[in-house]
Amino acid sequence: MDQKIIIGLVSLFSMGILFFSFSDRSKNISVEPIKTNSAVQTENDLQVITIVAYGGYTPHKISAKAGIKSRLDIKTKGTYDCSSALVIPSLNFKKNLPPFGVTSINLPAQAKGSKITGLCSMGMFFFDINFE
Ligand SMILES: [Cu+2]
Repeated sequence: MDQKIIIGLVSLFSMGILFFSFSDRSKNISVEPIKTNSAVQTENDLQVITIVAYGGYTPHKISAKAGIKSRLDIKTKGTYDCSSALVIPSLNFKKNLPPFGVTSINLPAQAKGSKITGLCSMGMFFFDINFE
């Protein structure tokens, strides 16, 4: 009887340790910050903004430079969800993105403080590009 209780307690305790070490590990992964600026690269005089459309838009908050020409590259990677139905109201852009590939949109230099918002056609997912 006593032995069973001890074994029970020991296994509960080790399960607890396992649980915490696993939850710690998953915490480390999810805590990793989204580097919004890795989405923005400047090639010569062109600013290239890359957004992945797949179950939403990643990243969805982007800071970009105002006053230089930009190209918006929207990448899909097996995207069959509604983030492939992209609408950018301020550009009059409305398109069903192919499930795989890159869709490029050229943007003229944007004014400081302006913002370009893209949405899925349902308005469920979005991204904002703030020009600073
Ligand atoms: Cu949607």
